[in-house]
Amino acid sequence: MSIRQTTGRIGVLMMLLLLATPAWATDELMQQLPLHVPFRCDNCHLDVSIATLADPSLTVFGLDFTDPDIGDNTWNSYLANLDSDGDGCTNGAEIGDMDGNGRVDNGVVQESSNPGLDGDCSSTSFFEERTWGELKTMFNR
Ligand SMILES: [Ca+2]
Ligand SMILES: [Ca+2]
Repeated sequence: MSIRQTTGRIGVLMMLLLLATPAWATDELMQQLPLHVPFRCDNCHLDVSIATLADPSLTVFGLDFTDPDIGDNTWNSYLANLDSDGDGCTNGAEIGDMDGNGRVDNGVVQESSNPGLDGDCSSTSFFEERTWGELKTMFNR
């Protein structure tokens, strides 16, 4: 086997490894969220065990987070005010940063529900958190 063939095979092997292991990329992206516990990878991935770089198996929130016109891999107020999964709670309410300023809302220590999973939040908690977010905004002026 020539050096050229060996180099080519190593290149192909490296490509396959990169395509098969999304965790390297997602850990860095996960840190962009103000809070990512307890859902961690499940915020953005439907099934991280089958996700690859080529097919990351994204949730609707993951699609919005990575969309260049919405999140562009960054947490922001526009993304916080969306309800990606359509369950009645904004992404900010579910993650714990209502206004999307990148700082966790006062007293919040974990996500109340998953922004990528429909049906896991109650409208009652949404209104309570929405009110809290509006109060927070008034005091941050
Ligand atoms: Ca939601
Ligand atoms: Ca949800």
